[in-house]
Amino acid sequence: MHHLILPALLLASAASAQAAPTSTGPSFEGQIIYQVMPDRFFDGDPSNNAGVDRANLRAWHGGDLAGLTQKLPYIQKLGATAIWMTPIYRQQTAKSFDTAAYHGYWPADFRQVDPHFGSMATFDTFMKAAKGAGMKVVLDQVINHYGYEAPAVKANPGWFNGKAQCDATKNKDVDCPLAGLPDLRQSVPAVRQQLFGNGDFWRARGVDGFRYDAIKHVERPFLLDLLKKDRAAGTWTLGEWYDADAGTVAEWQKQGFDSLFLFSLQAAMRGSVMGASSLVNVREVLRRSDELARPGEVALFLDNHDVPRFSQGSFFEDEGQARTKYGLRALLTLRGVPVLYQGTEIAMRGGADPDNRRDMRFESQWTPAEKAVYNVARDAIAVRKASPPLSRGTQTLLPVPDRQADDLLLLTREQGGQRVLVAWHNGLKRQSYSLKLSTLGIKANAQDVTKTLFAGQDAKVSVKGGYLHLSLPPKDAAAFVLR
Ligand SMILES: [Ca+2]
Ligand SMILES: [Ca+2]
Repeated sequence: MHHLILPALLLASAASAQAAPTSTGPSFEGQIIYQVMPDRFFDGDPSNNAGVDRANLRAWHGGDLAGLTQKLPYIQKLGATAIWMTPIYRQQTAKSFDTAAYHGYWPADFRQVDPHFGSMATFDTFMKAAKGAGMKVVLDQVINHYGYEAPAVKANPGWFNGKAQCDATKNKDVDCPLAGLPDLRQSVPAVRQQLFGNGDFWRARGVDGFRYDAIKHVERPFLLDLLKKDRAAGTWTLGEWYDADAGTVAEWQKQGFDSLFLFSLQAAMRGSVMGASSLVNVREVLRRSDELARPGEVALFLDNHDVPRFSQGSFFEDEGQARTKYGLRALLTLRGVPVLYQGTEIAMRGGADPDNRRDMRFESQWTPAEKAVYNVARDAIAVRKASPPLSRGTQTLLPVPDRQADDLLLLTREQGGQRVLVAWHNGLKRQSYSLKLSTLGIKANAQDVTKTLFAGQDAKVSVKGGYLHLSLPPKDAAAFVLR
């Protein structure tokens, strides 16, 4: 919790100099984002595979923009409507810590495409294909640092925080190098101009949004100016504040970010949906979504390239697959912008970095069990997209009696006079519940037995005699039209 108090104080002082943005900003509500790490996605051009070693998770693996363009139909078939790709800039060529810059977070030139990924022409081809398919594109923007071995570090020593600045500062998170990376001083005018120009450069090539890396470590006055520019240009902004909870997301939405990743939900779902914890922590995270100015924009995810794979939370692969189905259905019932990391739709396994960055595998390489997880992912996305309440509706958490609260989470989503009841069931056995409507705080007309919206799931609801009757399978999330 300590990190909540400090930013609030710092932001208050920063905000006094500049009025907080008042316009609502661009929206991604209703979108489904698919996260791609291009080097680990698909190799569409073997001619750019210098230094590729697929047996080594710390080396380049050959994936590229040509491959991503070829696989756009795959992403569309899954149902995603937007792509966020980790950085594709030109990277340092040397290895650091025996690791190549395949991940994209060790930039050497922010306005070129790394030759492993292709060229500016390949990027433009990708953008044209994505736009043609009606998809939005979110580009990763690194604004905190250059790569360890980037020539700019020696060429412009005044651009970077050194030991002297780090020793002198009270704000170690911002003014000291993150993992020893050459740390940009965004208050230096030349650095500001460089970083502003980077945004304009990629915006001009048609991207719809920026995912800003490591914002916890970036100077705030600069960040606020950057957000103003993005908002004026209509660019959607998604901040990565590692471990952000609702309080952090709320504060930054006030300051001009359209969205942040809700790390607290990811941690709670890992514990409750994949693990053995009750649903109490998830309920607490969702209860706090009332604090958000724009709850429809917050980015919701089960895993990403910086945390162990969701499925890895179970020691057993089959249990990891079963609970990933539960996690996918559950995530897709919530208000916000779901972000699916490549491979989560087949419950790919992997521990901490770099094990969570194994090569994506496609249909012909899947086991029947992986295909079954994919079918659930695709169905849950389709159900969400077809349902105005699930896509963009308001969200109301229902009070469940204490004796059932460990295993049962209920919420409603409403939009345009339509209502969907969402039920997450965490119990290990099939269970029926009969709950008084008055206790849940909702009104509903009598309703015959109604099946879940999700395909291949045995879950039912009915309303009779002032009671809501639910029949739910173990460890799964269901959604029902409630009249
Ligand atoms: Ca390649
Ligand atoms: Ca910094």
